[in-house]
Amino acid sequence: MADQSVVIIGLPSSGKTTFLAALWHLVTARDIPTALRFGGLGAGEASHLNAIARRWRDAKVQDRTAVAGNRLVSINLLDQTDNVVRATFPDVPGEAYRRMWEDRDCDPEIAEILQAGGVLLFIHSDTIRAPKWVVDEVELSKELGLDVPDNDNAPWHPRLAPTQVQLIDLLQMLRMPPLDTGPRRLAILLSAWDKARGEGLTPEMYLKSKLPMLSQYLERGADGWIFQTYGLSAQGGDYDPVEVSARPAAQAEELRALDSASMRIQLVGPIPETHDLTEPLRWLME
Ligand SMILES: Nc1nc2c(ncn2[C@@H]2O[C@H](COP(=O)(O)OP(=O)(O)OP(=O)(O)O)[C@@H](O)[C@H]2O)c(=O)[nH]1
Ligand SMILES: [Mg+2]
Repeated sequence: MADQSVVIIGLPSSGKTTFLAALWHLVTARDIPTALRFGGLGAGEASHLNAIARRWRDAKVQDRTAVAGNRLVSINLLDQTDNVVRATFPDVPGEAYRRMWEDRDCDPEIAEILQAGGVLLFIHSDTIRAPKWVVDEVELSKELGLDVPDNDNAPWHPRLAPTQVQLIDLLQMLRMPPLDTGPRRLAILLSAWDKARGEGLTPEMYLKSKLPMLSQYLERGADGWIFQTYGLSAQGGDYDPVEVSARPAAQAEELRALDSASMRIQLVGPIPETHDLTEPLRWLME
């Protein structure tokens, strides 16, 4: 059996757990054809996967992944020719990756996970922090009649850095000792694509226009990443918020009404649009 690992990385709230939930539903429900099929559970417990998949089916937003719980699960997946590949997916909270950028530190357990084969990088397409110019911000504030005190210095914090700066640093760390394992495949998943697709751009164009430095870093090939960009809506729209007191999402009701829950999934990119979110995994394991 080919033992292949895939590591899922992404800043906090980038869509990692939602992807795992939708994937687990898709391969166990088998209600639509998929490039990779479920061939049994390798290691770990299915209880976490079952719990997140249940929330996903109920159209409820996932809880933030707890820092204490790195749930490592191996799923055996079969390709078209019945070759078995064992994919190990950790559900790691985004804080672990944020910590790598902010403190240049990571737990040995996470470091081990990060030395897996292919990389799935999640970027929430609707919460990208773009670079900002102080002069533009001040001008805008003045136009809006807001108070702009002179000589008011805001201390800088790494968390304020644009999304693309944080992600490039993360990718560079994966190509440096002690995490480097040679050139790797990288699937970039622009999550919550339902929020972005109205702009009429392909995922590749979206990456170029919203995260130009990241796109240039990858295209330049300095770190040898072999990459592909996908737009993924693992929910198909907004789900009901975690807080019980909050108003339910209008889209969630429509999504629950679909005959088959797997039809909520929308994946666009180098392949024709599909509900099959095993496609980037198939490409990573090729
Ligand atoms: N509209 C929309 N929202 C999505 C989609 N996928 C994820 N989200 C939202 O994005 C937010 C983050 O999703 P999670 O899957 O919890 O993200 P995560 O990366 O696991 O977050 P941490 O565990 O905190 O690191 C949640 O509010 C999700 O509902 C989608 O396809 N469409
Ligand atoms: Mg999570």
